[in-house]
Amino acid sequence: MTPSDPTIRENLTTLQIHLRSQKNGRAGELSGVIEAIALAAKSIAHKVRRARIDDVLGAVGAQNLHGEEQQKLDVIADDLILHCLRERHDVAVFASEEQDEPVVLRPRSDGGRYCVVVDPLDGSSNVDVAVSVGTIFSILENDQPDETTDQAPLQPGTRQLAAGYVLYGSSVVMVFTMGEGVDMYVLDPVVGEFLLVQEGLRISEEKKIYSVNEAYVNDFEDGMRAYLDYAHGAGYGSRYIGSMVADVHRTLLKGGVFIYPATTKAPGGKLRLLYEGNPMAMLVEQAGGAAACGAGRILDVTPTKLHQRTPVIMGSSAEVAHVTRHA
Ligand code: P6P
Repeated sequence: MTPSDPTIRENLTTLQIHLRSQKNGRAGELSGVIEAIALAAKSIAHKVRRARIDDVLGAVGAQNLHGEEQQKLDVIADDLILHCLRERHDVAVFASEEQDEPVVLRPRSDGGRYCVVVDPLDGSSNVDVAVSVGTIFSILENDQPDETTDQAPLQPGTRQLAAGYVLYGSSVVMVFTMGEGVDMYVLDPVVGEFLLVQEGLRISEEKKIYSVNEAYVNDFEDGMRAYLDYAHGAGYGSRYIGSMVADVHRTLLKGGVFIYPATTKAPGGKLRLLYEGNPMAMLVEQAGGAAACGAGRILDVTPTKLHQRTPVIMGSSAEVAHVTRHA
């Protein structure tokens, strides 16, 4: 067989090779942080797969500051990501859904250049029933003087340098952007590397699929109910997994709109701005879609609290427009 024979050509464009091959200067600067997140994700993927075998399913028996049952795997994932980031000498501060306050690793004067904000294992309760879950991450510049490094996460989403997720599903998929388009990688468990499978991922302009938990329809605002009446009469399909990373990943690849709206019980929505809304909004916009919070663009919101919530309407721009026109 000649070397050019396609039957022997392997896809061996690893995450590391791809980051180093890019002209985008930010790729080089952020490669260490992104590779640290990818390393943690490989370990998290292994633990998610073995969760029932290793008896780490279910709740820790404690609640996080939001009063939500903390899952054992939430804590394991959080520890793994923090451990991998501590090894980086350019990470200033780590903020997480699982940490009440940001963890300051080093100030700017000691080389702390980046702020990493994560949802370590979003939708973790789904692991108990083997439904896909994911890690969501957002990378910002540490824009703070040494004495207020812990305030670095409180920046609008437009200031993100990079954002992405790792989906632990039928395959382990890493999708992220550094502001110049969206790239997708799949973990090859034999090689042990994330391999590039798509560059410049684009979301379709429109697709008649909506993704929302209609069990709460009686708590939706009138405009959201009006949108659903429109969708029901216009031949839309409905898909809802109940795991944000899986629902957003399907929306990115197939089109449509993912919605977690404000409700009468949760007027600010359920999902968190800094480590769910903002990173997903950057990805969707970079793929040519739109991401609204009802009152405007998610990325334009200036956060005041680390764990503040936001309504989420994101996906194909024409579909987001249909929702915001009614809501
Ligand atoms: P509900 C999972 O608990 C999560 O945080 C997101 O991953 C998901 O989109 C949402 O909550 C599901 O919430 O109220 O529909 O179960």
